[in-house]
Amino acid sequence: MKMGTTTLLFLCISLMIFTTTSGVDVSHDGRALTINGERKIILSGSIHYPRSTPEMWSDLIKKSKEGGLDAIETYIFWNAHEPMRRQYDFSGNLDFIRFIKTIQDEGLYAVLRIGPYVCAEWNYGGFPVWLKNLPGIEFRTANDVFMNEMQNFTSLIVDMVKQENLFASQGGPIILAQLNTCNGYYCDQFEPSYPDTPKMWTENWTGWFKNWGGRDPLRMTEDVAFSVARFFQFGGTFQNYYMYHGGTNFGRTAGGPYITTSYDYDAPLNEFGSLNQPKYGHLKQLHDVLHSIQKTLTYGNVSSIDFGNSVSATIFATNDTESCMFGNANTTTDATINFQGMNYNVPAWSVSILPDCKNEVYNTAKVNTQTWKMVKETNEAENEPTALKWSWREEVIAETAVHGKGEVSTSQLLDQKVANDASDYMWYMTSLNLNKDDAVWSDNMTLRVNGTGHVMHAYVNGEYLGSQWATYGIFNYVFEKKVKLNPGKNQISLLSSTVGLQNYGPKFDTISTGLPGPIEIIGRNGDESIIKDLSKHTWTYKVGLDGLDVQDKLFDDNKFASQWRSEDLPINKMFTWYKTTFKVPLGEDPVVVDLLGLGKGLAWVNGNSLGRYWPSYLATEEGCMTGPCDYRGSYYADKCNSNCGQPTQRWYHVPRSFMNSDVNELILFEEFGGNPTLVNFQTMRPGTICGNAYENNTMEISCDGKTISEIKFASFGDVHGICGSFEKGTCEAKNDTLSIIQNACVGKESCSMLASESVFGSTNCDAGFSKRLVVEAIC
Ligand SMILES: *[C@@H]1O[C@H](CO)[C@@H](O)[C@H](O)[C@H]1NC(C)=O
Ligand SMILES: *[C@@H]1O[C@H](CO)[C@@H](O)[C@H](O)[C@H]1NC(C)=O
Ligand SMILES: *[C@@H]1O[C@H](CO)[C@@H](O)[C@H](O)[C@H]1NC(C)=O
Ligand SMILES: *[C@@H]1O[C@H](CO)[C@@H](O)[C@H](O)[C@H]1NC(C)=O
Ligand SMILES: *[C@@H]1O[C@H](CO)[C@@H](O)[C@H](O)[C@H]1NC(C)=O
Ligand SMILES: *[C@@H]1O[C@H](CO)[C@@H](O)[C@H](O)[C@H]1NC(C)=O
Ligand SMILES: *[C@@H]1O[C@H](CO)[C@@H](O)[C@H](O)[C@H]1NC(C)=O
Ligand SMILES: *[C@@H]1O[C@H](CO)[C@@H](O)[C@H](O)[C@H]1NC(C)=O
Ligand SMILES: CC(=O)N[C@H]1CO[C@H](CO)[C@@H](O)[C@@H]1O
Repeated sequence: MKMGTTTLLFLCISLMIFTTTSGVDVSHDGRALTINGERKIILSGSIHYPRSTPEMWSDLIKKSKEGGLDAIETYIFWNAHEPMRRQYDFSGNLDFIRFIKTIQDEGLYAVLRIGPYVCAEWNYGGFPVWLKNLPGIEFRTANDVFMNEMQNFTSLIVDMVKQENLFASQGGPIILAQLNTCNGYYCDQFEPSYPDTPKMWTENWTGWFKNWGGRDPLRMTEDVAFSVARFFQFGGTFQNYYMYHGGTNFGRTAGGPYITTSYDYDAPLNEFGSLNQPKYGHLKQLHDVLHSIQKTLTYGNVSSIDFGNSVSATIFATNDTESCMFGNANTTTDATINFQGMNYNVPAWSVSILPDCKNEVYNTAKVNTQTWKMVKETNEAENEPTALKWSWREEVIAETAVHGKGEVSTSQLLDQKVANDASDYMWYMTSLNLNKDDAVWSDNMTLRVNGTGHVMHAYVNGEYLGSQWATYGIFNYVFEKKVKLNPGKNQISLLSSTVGLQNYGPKFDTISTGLPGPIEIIGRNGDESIIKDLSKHTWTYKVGLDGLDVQDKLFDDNKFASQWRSEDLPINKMFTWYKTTFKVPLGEDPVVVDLLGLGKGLAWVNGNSLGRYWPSYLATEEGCMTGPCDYRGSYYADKCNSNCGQPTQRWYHVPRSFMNSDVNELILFEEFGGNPTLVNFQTMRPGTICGNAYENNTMEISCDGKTISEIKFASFGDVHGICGSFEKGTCEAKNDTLSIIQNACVGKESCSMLASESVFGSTNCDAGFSKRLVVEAIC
């Protein structure tokens, strides 16, 4: 359901090339971008600055450079920077100037996409919601109000960038930027029609995002490498990974419907900034070999040979050198091709690269990089009691649920966006007078509410009636429940809550949010239904929760100091605030908080929002992989799912910079009701690691600072299965591979070994069989 419309999402291409007079000269011809007159291969990766912390940036960018990237690409997120009209925020992880300077300091180029629309599963596509409320506005068309606001914001950004001399023409790192003032017609799909535009690819997605209720989508390493190598085989020279680091949707930045707080994306750097192996390493090797043949790829004459069955060779030749790529796009059949008198095996759905057209140095399907399986360990802070001590207080709802007191009243049902997205929460309140002889009156009356976004809790006369939400957030829901009304005045109070505003699709900005109605009382007399429509009643509105200020930030705790209690900790109680303190876990490993047992709500550490949580929402039961995923054949987002039937998201990233070395405070707002006693802090590190190398390649394993404690498996020859469940196949080397690896690796942080008969002895494998050395170790 979520896939059909998303193809659109990835066509967000619109680049402007800055031709220059000073600084670095960036231009292009039909073949490639040129930098100071020289054609370049540019490997770029998306990292969105608000999805990590400034303290993480330099490490992320260092790892990107080490991973073989030339450039980092980011969007600018308008709604984050201008949350209220003409009130700007460039602090903390919104300091995009610092982000670009960090890129510069690490010696990489930057690609800037100013928007204003961002195709990034980001709340409301990056548009500030106040923009929607400007009179006369129409989004993404040549509408004056829209154009003026857009120009005002994009000019500000461009001015800031210029002031800091960050464009390449000024000596800065930004080699490409989206048009700073597009002419207004769907800027995301605007394609400049420059003559001789090189083949550039600004988004190829390394995985996929996740929705509440969705499974974990994985994209196999071999397939990502194949799609990139194939792009270069067919003349590509600029490519960007979407995402290289996905990160986290902190606060309420996640888009809709129902994008999760984690934006891991199965990217080469995982949500926490650790290497996602083998994806990171396998792509690094691809980048290194592409860079090594940059000259032939961008200057060489191109010729090709078609071998049939989707197998082809491309030869890039300059006067001095020749480089070749052999591609096999057949999804089932490996190929053996004869090229210049030699035979080469090209597995199905793979590309081989031969920098000298003789020796294969890389094949996309042959992964010679270790796999890491991450494990979580519980908090190792000193003197930390095993269980956290909680205090709690109730969200005060008497004023709203019982008395219907709010801020504004009007005789219509308002879209929740009128509140400028100041909060996820908005109360809709009305009262209803019933006489004893009112036609609707019966002993079987129901309250029926048509809602669109996304969750609703109903109270009648202060009593909780029930809740409902839209599955996956995409359809409207209809709530209907038997209700007991009194003669005279009845108070109906409905709390609507959003879970990320729609961020894509045609006219997504106009999609209804909240309770559009009808809202009705239905009475029944026999078969006859009598409907009382409350939609045109006087409705009173209140935005937000009592514990949150106008921008849904936590109030200074003093306001509620006297209300926190530590006795009678409630469990499964709606609208409950919980508070605890904890010590920061030792070491440098990334920290997560396990929120298993909780329902749905918001979480903060020392006032920093971790994002929305919803561990009670389990992922779909069906459609997960039962064995290894076949990387061959075109990828689609449902191809390699995992996590069926488990909480969509159980662990939430707590960046180390959110914590101090002393006492830290975790605050939860539990909307649905949950059990906080299971909550605990954990660190993540590689647990099981698996090394892999085909013959004559070097097998390397590393525990990322820890030591290798045990070798569980080692074999050189034919190996089946995946990391964690390897089995020996039909042939292997004579020597005791396990002892050789144990001697070389146990007790060390890392080790490497040539996969060769000279080390492990001859094998009984058939001639021509593709032998590999496979090792499984415990960190
Ligand atoms: C943006 O609009 C404000 C008035 O609302 C004006 O003062 C400011 O100069 C404008 N900025 C730019 C860059 O156009
Ligand atoms: C793949 O290879 C098989 C066997 O050689 C062949 O029958 C089939 O047509 C090929 N498929 C494509 C798409 O080339
Ligand atoms: C490349 O092509 C040009 C034009 O066809 C030709 O003159 C030149 O000799 C070729 N160079 C190589 C190395 O094949
Ligand atoms: C490559 O060789 C061709 C034919 O020998 C010659 O015409 C051409 O100038 C050479 N190109 C370069 C860049 O050396
Ligand atoms: C109330 O009315 C609904 C809808 O007609 C019906 O399904 C239900 O059985 C009725 N309940 C009672 C207790 O009469
Ligand atoms: C509920 O509201 C939506 C959005 O306004 C509308 O499309 C839908 O028809 C309504 N459903 C009912 C049952 O009235
Ligand atoms: C590995 O290297 C050895 C020694 O150079 C060579 O005989 C063998 O054919 C190579 N194997 C492969 C698969 O390249
Ligand atoms: C492995 O086997 C080769 C060839 O049989 C032998 O020369 C070598 O010493 C053996 N190595 C070890 C570590 O046993
Ligand atoms: C532009 C381009 O080549 N996009 C590719 C990105 O990766 C997917 C999945 O492999 C391909 O189907 C697209 O063609």
